[in-house]
Amino acid sequence: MKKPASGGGWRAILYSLKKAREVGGFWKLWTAMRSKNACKTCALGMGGQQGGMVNEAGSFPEVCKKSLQAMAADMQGAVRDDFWSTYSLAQLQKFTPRELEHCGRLTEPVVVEPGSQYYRPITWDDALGRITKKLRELEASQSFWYFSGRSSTEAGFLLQLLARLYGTNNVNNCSFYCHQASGVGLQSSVGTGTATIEFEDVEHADMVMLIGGNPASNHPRLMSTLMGIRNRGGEVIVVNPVRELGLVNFRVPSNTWSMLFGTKIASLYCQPHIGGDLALISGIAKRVVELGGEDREYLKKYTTGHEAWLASLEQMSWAEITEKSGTTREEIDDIARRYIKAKKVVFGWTMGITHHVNGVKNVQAIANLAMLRGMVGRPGAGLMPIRGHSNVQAMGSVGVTPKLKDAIFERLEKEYSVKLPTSPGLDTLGCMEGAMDGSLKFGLCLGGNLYGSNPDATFAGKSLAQLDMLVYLSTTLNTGHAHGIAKETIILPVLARDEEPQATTQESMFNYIRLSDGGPRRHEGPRSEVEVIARIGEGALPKAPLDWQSMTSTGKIRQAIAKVVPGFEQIATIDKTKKEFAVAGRVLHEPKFPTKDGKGVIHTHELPPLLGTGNQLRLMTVRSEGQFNTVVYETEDLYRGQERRDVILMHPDDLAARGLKHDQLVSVTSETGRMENLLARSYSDIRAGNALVYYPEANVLVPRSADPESKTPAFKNVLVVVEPMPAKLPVVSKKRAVAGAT
Ligand SMILES: Nc1nc2c(c(=O)[nH]1)N[C@H]1C(S)=C(S)[C@@H](COP(=O)(O)OP(=O)(O)OC[C@H]3O[C@@H](n4cnc5c(=O)[nH]c(N)nc54)[C@H](O)[C@@H]3O)O[C@H]1N2
Ligand SMILES: Nc1nc2c(c(=O)[nH]1)N[C@H]1C(S)=C(S)[C@@H](COP(=O)(O)OP(=O)(O)OC[C@H]3O[C@@H](n4cnc5c(=O)[nH]c(N)nc54)[C@H](O)[C@@H]3O)O[C@H]1N2
Ligand SMILES: [Mo]
Repeated sequence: MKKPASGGGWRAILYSLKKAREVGGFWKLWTAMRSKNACKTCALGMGGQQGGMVNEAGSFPEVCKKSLQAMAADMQGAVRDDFWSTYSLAQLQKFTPRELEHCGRLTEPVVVEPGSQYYRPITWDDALGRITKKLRELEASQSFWYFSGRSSTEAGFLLQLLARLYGTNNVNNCSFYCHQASGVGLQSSVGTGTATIEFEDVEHADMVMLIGGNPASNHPRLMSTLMGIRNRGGEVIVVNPVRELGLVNFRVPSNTWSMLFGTKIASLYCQPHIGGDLALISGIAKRVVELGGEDREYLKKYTTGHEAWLASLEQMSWAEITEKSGTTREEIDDIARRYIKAKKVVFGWTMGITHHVNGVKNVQAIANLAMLRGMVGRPGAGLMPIRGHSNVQAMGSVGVTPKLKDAIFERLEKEYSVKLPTSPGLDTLGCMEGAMDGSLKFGLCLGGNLYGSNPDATFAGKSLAQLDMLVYLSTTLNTGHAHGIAKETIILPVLARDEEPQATTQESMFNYIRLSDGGPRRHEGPRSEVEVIARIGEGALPKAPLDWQSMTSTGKIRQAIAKVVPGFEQIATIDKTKKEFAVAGRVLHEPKFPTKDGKGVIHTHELPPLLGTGNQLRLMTVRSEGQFNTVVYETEDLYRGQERRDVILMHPDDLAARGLKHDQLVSVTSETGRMENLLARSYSDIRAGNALVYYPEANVLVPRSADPESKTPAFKNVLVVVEPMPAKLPVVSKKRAVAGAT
C-alpha cells in the first residue's frame, strides 16, 4: 500500500460520509456529532456547550476520524439475543478487536460462572446482588478499582469514594500506563501535574517543540493550531525517531488553502534513537548555555537547583550526548539557535516521552529546558502534556489515584465524618501483580480494557484468571471481555455520555471543565454509570455515611465535588449557569509556582545508556491511524502506508544487516515473549537501530519493567531480536499471523 502525499485532507472528509452511511444517514451522524456533549476521543477538548466539533478557541468544524468512529460505534444496534449462547469464550478469544467492537452495544448484564465457557444474561438485581455479596464477604484490601478515562467526572468521583469508604486505596486509572510520568514529573518541577497553559497560549506561541507524539493521527485537532503557527512564520520542531507523514505535511480540513495545497508542519525534524530524548534535551540545554541564550535572571529569581544542573551540563561531554541521543552536534546547535530566537515557546509531548523506564526524568528535562529560557509562567509559553482519553485528566483531579491529595483527603473526612484508609494503595501494575499472587480477589473496571492495555499480555491473562470476581462496566465488547476472565466475570452495560439522562462533566487537557447535556438513550437496558455505582454502594455499604439514593443525581455529586476538590467550586452550579470554566490555580501566566517556596525546581540527571547490544533492536509499540487504543477500527494504517497490522517496520539497513528481505516472515523475540510470522517491512522513515510494531497485539513482547517513579511500563523501548522464520514452516493464515493477539 502506498503512502498518501499528505495527512488529513479529502480522505478524512470522505471517511465522514462513509461512516454516515453506516449509521443511517449524514443528518443522523451530524446531529449526534453536534450535540452539546464533550467529544469522546482524545483530551484536546471539543464539544460541550459550544456543540460538537468546536475547539476551545471556537474554531469550527474540527473534524476527526476517530470521534466519528467512536460515535458510530455507540450508535450501532444491540448485541443479538442469541449472541451469548452462540459464542463460547474460546470463540470470542479468536475475534479481532474490531469484530468484538462491532458485535453491538451491550444492553443486559451477563456473567460467566466458574466452570462455564459461556457468558449468559442475568437480571440487574442478580448481577448487583452477586457483586455486593462478594464485597461484603471480602476484606477491603483484597479489592482493586480500575478506571479508564472515558467515564464521567461524576462517576469517577463517586466510585473512588465508594472504594475508600469500603476501606481501600487500591484505586487507579489508565494514566499509570499513559501520562503518569507527566503528572509526577510536572508536579516535581513546577508544582502542578497538568498543562501550565490554556488553549489560547498555543495559538500565540511562535514555536512549538513537539516531542514523542504523533498528533496527526492521535490528536488531529491540534494540527490546525500547528498550521497556524507555521502560517504566522513560527517554528514547529518535531523530535521523533520516526518521520511521521502527518507531521511533515498535513491537509487541515477546516482550511481551504491547506486542503488544496497541504501545509508543511515541521520546520525542523530531528530523529533521535528511541530513548535518546534525555540526552538530546540535555544537549540542547548545554548548547543554549554555550551560546549565552539562557535567562540567568529568571533562573536565579524563580527557580532552585539550577546551579547544580548548569554545572552538570558543563561536565557532560558532547561525545556522550551525541552517542546516547543518536543525533549530531550540528542538529543540536540548529535546534538551540532556533530556540534562542523564539519568544514564546510551548513544549508538547506524549507517549514517546512517558513510555520509558526514565519517563519522569524525561518530563523533568523538558521542564528544565523550558525554564532555562523562562518559558514557564508567561502567556503564550509553557508545558503541554498532550493527554490521551477525553476525561482522563478529571479522573486524576477528583481523586482517582491511590493517594488522595491532602486537601481532598481532609475535606472528605470532614464532609462525611469518616476515617478514610491511610494504607498505601496499589498502582495498576501493582494490582495485576497482586491478582497473580492471590492477595487481591476482586476487581472492578469502570470502562477501559485492563487486559489489553497491559504489558506482558500472557501474564495479564493469567493474573486476572486468579481473581474470584472481575466486574466490567462497559459500552461495547473488547479483548478484555474475552481474555481477562476471572473465576466469575460480570459485564454491566452502561450508557455513553451523550445518552445520559442527566448532565455530566469532563475536563480537557487544558484544565477546562466542559458540560455534557446527555441525550436520549439509544437502547433499553444500559444504565447510567452513577446509578450502577450508587446501587453497588447501597448494597455493599448500607451503613456508609452517604445517602446513596441522592448519589444517583449527578448534580448532587457535583455539589460534593465542589466542596472537596480545590479549584472545582464552580462545578456546583454548572448545570444551571452552563458556564464552563478553567480549573483555578493551574495555568501559570506568571512565574509563581504552586510549590512550597513558590519556585520552579530544576532537576539534575545522569544520562541513561542507549539500550541494545549486538543484534538487538529497540522496539516501539504504537497506535495506527485506524485504532483508538485497544479498539482497532480499521486494519490499515493510512499514514504509514500499511494495509495490515502483523508487520514490523524496520530501516532498510537493519533488514540488510540481518540478511532479510522486504516482506519476509520473521519472529520477534524479547525477554518476555515472542511473536511469529510478522512481515518485516522496509521502512526508511524510521531511524536505523529502531523498529516499530502495533499495540495492543505486541503486548506479548513488552516486559513489566516500569519507571520506578511513575510505575509506567517502557512500552516504547523493548529490546528485541528479529530473525527469519524457518523457510519450510507452513505459512499460517493472515488472521493467525499475529501471535498472542485475538
Ligand atoms: N486516533 C487515536 N487517537 C488517540 C488514541 C488512539 O489510540 N487513536 N489514543 C489516545 C491516548 S490514550 C493517548 S495516550 C494518545 C497517544 O498519542 P501518541 O503518544 O501520539 O501515540 P503513540 O502511537 O503511542 O505514539 C507515540 C509517538 O512517539 C514516537 N516515539 C516512540 N518512541 C519514542 C522515543 O523514544 N522518543 C521520541 N521522541 N518519540 C518516540 C512514535 O514514533 C510515535 O510517533 O492518543 C490519544 N488519541
Ligand atoms: N504496548 C502498549 N501498550 C499500551 C500503550 C502503548 O502505546 N503500547 N498505551 C497505553 C495507554 S496510553 C493507555 S491510555 C492504555 C489504554 O487503556 P484503557 O483505557 O484501559 O483502554 P481502552 O482501549 O481505551 O478502553 C476502551 C473500552 O472502554 C469502554 N468504553 C468506551 N466508552 C465508554 C464509556 O462511556 N463508559 C464506560 N464505562 N466504558 C466505555 C469500551 O468497552 C471500550 O472497549 O493502554 C496502554 N497500553
Ligand atoms: Mo493514553
